[in-house]
Amino acid sequence: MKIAVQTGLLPGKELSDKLKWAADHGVEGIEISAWQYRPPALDQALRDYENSPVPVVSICGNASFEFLDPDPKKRRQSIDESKQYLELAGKFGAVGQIVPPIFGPPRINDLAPLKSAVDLEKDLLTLICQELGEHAKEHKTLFMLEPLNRYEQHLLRKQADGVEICKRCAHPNVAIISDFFHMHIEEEDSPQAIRDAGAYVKHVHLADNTRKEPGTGDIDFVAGFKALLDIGFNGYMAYECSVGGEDKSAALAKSLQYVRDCIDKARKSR
Ligand code: LER
Ligand code: MN
Repeated sequence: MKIAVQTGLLPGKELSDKLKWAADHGVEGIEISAWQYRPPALDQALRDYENSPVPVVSICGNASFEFLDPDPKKRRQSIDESKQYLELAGKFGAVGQIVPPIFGPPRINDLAPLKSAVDLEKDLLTLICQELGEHAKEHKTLFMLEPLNRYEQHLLRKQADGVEICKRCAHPNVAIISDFFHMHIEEEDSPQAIRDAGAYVKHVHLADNTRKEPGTGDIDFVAGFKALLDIGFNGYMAYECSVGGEDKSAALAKSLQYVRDCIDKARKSR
């Protein structure tokens, strides 16, 4: 298991300072945010990270999240944007693009008793994932669904919700990510949820229960990492959190050491 950090969290004024900090502190991957690069100008990301001492390993988000909007033009726009980020991920040799398919409540009409809004959304999402999985395959990367907590998303909240879509679309380039912060809210037992999701988990987000850096809250990372080791996870765990305190550099360095210690403990406890 390797540790990655989102660019925005890294200490330093310029991007080069941030990337140097990452390399100096043993960070193994960088997660870039889709918000920073908008289609069609995504090649700017390649130029920005051309000489990075740490590789870009994931792209978080999309330019828009209208995948399940009733307007077909909006859906198509989100899908086409996602294709461009998948191409970028391929060029970076990154694991993939991370996408929560919707924020907030359903936007399409409930057609019960024919189909509920959620059932329709799942049907639609399955087809969208098949199309994006195929594009991800062409570019040797993954389209990764992210379950979020109930205050952000109604549809994919548990790991099992993401796995259900992966199983339905049955495409090897469609996977899920496990975000410890969201799991802590939604899962009765996060390590068990990881074990049940198994090989569908291809990426991880790290934050503690208050969404500050790991080590500042009450999430049992040793148990979570043990579950990840048990499923054979060998991917990146990317920091996606706020970093507290006056000295952000010291706080992040301390947390990185904490996570490494938790990984060691998890390995030794197996
Ligand atoms: C949002 O809460 C989140 O976890 C992000 O990874 C979504 O892109
Ligand atoms: Mn996340």
